[in-house]
Amino acid sequence: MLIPTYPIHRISHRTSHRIFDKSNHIPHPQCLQLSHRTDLPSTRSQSRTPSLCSSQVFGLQTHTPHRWDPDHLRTRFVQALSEMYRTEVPLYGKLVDVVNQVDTTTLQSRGQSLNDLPSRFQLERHGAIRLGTQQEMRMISRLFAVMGMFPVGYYDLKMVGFPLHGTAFRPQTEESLRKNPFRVFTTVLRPDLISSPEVREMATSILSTRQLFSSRLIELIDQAETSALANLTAEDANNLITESLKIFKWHSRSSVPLETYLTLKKEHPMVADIVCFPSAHINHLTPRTLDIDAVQAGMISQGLPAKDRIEGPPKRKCEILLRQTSFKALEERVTFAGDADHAVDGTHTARFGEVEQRGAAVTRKGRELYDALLAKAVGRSEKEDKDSDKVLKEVFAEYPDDWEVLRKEGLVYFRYRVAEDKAPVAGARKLEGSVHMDRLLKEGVVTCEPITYEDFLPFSAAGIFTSNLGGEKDGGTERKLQKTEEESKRSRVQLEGLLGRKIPSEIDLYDELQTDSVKECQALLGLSEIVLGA
Ligand code: OOG
Ligand code: NI
Repeated sequence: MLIPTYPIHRISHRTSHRIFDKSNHIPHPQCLQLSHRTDLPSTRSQSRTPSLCSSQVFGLQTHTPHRWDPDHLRTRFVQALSEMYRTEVPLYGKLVDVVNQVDTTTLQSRGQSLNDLPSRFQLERHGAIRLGTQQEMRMISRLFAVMGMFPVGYYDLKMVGFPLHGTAFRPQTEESLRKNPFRVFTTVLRPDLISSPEVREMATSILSTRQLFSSRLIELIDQAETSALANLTAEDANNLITESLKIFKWHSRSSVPLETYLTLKKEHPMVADIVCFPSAHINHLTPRTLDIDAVQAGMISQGLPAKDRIEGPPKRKCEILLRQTSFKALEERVTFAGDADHAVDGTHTARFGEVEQRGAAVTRKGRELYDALLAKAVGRSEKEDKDSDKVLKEVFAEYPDDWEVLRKEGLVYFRYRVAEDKAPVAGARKLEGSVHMDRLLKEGVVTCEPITYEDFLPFSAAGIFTSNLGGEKDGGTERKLQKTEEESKRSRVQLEGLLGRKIPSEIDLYDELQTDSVKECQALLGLSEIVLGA
């Protein structure tokens, strides 16, 4: 299929015009009235987008200097990216429509509407890019930091047979996550894992001349960093977004001849995908849904080329971690470099559609149980000639499926809150000193809710990767699952060195969120200690 490519400044959606409008903005009365709204417009569909002026929605005043907020920039960026991807991959638009239909029906069955969803649900997306060099990784980490996204979690994809490792850039604080949890799974090629020395040399030499970041973008990143966004004008912010989109944009013209592409692809399809194009095209942009089983059924009934099963835990009452499905990668027309008048036509499969349902963040203990049960289910499905989803369901019967049990057994992280108006009565209830959380919950002084899992599951990613690689088995670079824990530690340290910062483990961050919420309750209730667990 031939995907038309649009110049960045011609993105045709209504909201994009507003976002990219560089003229001085004069707010109209409706905008002024609504200027204190905190909820953000949807990226899902035009019908979900409230008719607000973007300048107000994003806190942007084009006519007055504005101190930029990284959360606003991130939201503007993901909106613009979503618009761009919708024009590039029409099936993405269809998928988003299916998600909207499913979520509307799900909410109706609960007597609610889309407007009842917290704003983060309406905006929620993740994307993925694959970079070629350490310099590209370093620069992208600087760009993402400007948008309030920092590395969380180390993903060694060698474990799943890809010569890549990476991290997820995402907001880390509770407040930023609440505003917009957009995250980008970002990997970088590890040439040392390319087994053929010739191919390794070919890949590194092609990448050494690639310029992913425009000089204007680098200037803007420098400027944003040195002034902590204070000196960025509205026009600078517009430029920052426009220039950033160029990194993620699809190019149907490869920077290499077909023969080079085929050599790299034979080594590993990911190597070809990374090396042969002038941009780090975003390879999917994933909306979150309330009911992934219904979306899977909807995709199939609407003729979208859906993957045959949902990755992650089986359907449960208490959703944990992440369940994901996708539609298969498109075969896209590519023009390969040739002699002056002899460009060569070919195709490339890289970009696909994905959707996800997010559940609760699990503790280390919860994660170990998840990994053990998943491994058991995979082992059993390989041996028994039985539907793998049935096996998964049977095996996961061992994973408690009741929030109170999950909490008491320390399998899931929770956000604790003093119930409204309950702080003053704590004294009257003779609560003092050290009190157990179970008692506070039982007496209704404190409430709790599971913390949302914001991260990724590499084995699910592998399932999706593999379903998109068209089952190609040849090539020198190892594509089997392998255990390399020691090596993994070493490569993690390398990536941290490259980013100039430690990559926190996602589990530690959830632990911190839970602990902070307990401390907040302690302080509000004037207690010396709240005891969690046994
Ligand atoms: C990364 C895939 C990882 C997910 O949802 O697990 C990911 C890639 O395709 O480069 O996005
Ligand atoms: Ni994904």
